[in-house]
Amino acid sequence: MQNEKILVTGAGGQLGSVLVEALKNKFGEEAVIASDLNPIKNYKGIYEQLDVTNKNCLEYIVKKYKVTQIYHLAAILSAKGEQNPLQTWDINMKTLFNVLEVSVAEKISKVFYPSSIAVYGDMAPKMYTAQSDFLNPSTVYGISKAAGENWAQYYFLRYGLDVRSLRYPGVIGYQSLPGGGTTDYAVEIYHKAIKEEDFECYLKADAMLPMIYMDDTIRATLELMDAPKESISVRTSYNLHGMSFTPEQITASIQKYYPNFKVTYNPDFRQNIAENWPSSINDEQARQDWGWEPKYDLDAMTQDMLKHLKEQYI
Ligand code: AKB
Repeated sequence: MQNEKILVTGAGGQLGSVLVEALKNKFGEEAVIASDLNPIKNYKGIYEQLDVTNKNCLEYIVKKYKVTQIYHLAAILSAKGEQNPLQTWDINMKTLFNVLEVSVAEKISKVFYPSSIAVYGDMAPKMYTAQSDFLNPSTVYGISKAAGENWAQYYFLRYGLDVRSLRYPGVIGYQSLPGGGTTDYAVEIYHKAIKEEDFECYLKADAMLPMIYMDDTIRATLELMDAPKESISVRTSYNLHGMSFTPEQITASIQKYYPNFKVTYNPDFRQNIAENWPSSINDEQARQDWGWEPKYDLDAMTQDMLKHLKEQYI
């Protein structure tokens, strides 16, 4: 553990910016190389500007720091991805192939690759969607993740590369803002409540989606990466669940603290994306294989979000 050198791509993103801090806490500041296409404001630690579509640059950084693990978070998400489908496919796949190829060539010991509940489409059951249910994604992001997790498995089977993956639900945290996702409303809504402003939701009041709190997300990621190799039975990507709620339910949870908080509904194209996704997820396999258990439900999350955001805004 002392000699790990961990490269994180997309380290300036919603998840990346929190994950690098958790990795620095666990392995030490010198062990973590945060990389992103754009500079990360006020970042403390080792940072490299990196466009992961450029294989030579990735290889250079891996060699320069003698990287032993890669967390490849850089990607275009569901809603933004629909604006330019071919470019989204190109970026999401090219970056993954570069990471997989460089990892094999440079004998990287472990790779983390995030997948998403977006891999499911309208042919999977909406409730308690199982690990092995049919994948017919409706967005280019979902298609790239479904392909990507199969490529991850291919590199494991063919080259023995230890790639591990989670199908993240919508991630909610106070530390950072999401960008380009369909589940982003569930972060924005808390910011609006704290600022005592009204919120216009782009999903319908009853659009139930699977979500997870940031603390649980980070813990799940580190637990999966720490699990003994023999216990990992899923080499595509593990289903992961935190909680499920609708915009109406998260509003009610916030109104316990902000009774005057008002939400109106004006569904746009993201409602169509949400309608093709599961409402809740069966993550039995993750529980069995490496002991996954979420800690936060909706009300516990609301309490924690509001507490931390209040500190940020005051
Ligand atoms: C998105 O909304 O695109 C992401 C996801 C569920 O993968 N948050």
